[in-house]
Amino acid sequence: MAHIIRRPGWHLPESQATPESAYLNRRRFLKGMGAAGLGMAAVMSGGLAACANAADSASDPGEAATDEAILGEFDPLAAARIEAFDPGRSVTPARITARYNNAYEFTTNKERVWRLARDFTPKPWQVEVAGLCAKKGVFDYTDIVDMKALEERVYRFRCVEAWAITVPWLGVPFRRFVEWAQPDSRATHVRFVSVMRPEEMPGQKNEHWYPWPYYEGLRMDEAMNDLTMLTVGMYGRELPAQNGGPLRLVVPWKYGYKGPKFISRIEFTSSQPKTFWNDLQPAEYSFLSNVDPTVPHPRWSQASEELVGEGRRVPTLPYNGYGEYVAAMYR
Ligand SMILES: Nc1nc2c(c(=O)[nH]1)N[C@H]1C(S)=C(S)[C@@H](COP(=O)(O)O)O[C@H]1N2
Ligand SMILES: [Mo]
Repeated sequence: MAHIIRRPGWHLPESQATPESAYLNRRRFLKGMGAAGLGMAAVMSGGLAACANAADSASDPGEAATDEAILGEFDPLAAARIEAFDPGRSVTPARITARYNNAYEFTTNKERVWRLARDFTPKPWQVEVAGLCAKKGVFDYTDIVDMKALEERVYRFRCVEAWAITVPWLGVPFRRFVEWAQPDSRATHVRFVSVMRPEEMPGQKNEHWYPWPYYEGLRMDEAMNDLTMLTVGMYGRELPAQNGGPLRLVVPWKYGYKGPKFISRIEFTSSQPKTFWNDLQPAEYSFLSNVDPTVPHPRWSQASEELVGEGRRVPTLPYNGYGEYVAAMYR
């Protein structure tokens, strides 16, 4: 009897869903293998294949639960709704945003991240503030985000893999944090480092050829832009771990990987920091990585994008449609 695989309507064809990692250069891959010892190579190549198969037969995560059931386990957060950034698209259902994720610390399989993230402990959560600023130290994340001044902003979100969602994020403009931290005049950039917690994040062990922990960076003017959001929630609730909870960055005019999740360190620097994807594949992932429909990635045309959940492709807009707020920074 034929085994029928039921796919949610929003499941992307494999060709479009090829992960950012798929073509990691062979040298790095082999180096990773070497570090694990020769015996591991066989296990790993078997492991990768097994993983791909598992993805094909995974039970449907999209229809299994309602938005209510998925978000109900997270505490509500109060926020002022900001209407200024009308996304011109309908909000993606929470069950998609919370169950179709890129968080390689857990797994490269987007539909499995949320399951593995259930064992993650988001609280207490401390963030180290470092570098060229006055307020150096280790703080609880609720000390560096004014939880009484949260805003809800609905932003378009665009992954370099050419899929897009629309999400009501809760957080504060990152600028507010900068004002609090008081960087000095030498600070030109902000560097972010995600958490390193291999005992809770199996991808940090299994995907051991990546240079964990994840790290990203912005120029100071980008960090100060009103759109850049230090985010602690979505859909009126605390941010689920699979979406980077408890603390992530959202930079809506850039490809998704410019927004680090699970932020555990924020540092003010006097030179451009290195970034995870740029170090892995400099020709494919630039430091700026602004959404640009005219510059194709080697594996994905960036001219259009699929709205996850709608099965519909729409043209990609320069700066993901946020040009009026950000284009001047790049002239
Ligand atoms: N720490 C960390 N941050 C990360 C990633 C990651 O793997 N680890 N993936 C990035 C990528 S490629 C995307 S598209 C978004 C995905 O966020 P989402 O799962 O909430 O949609 O997170 C970005 N931030
Ligand atoms: Mo992405």
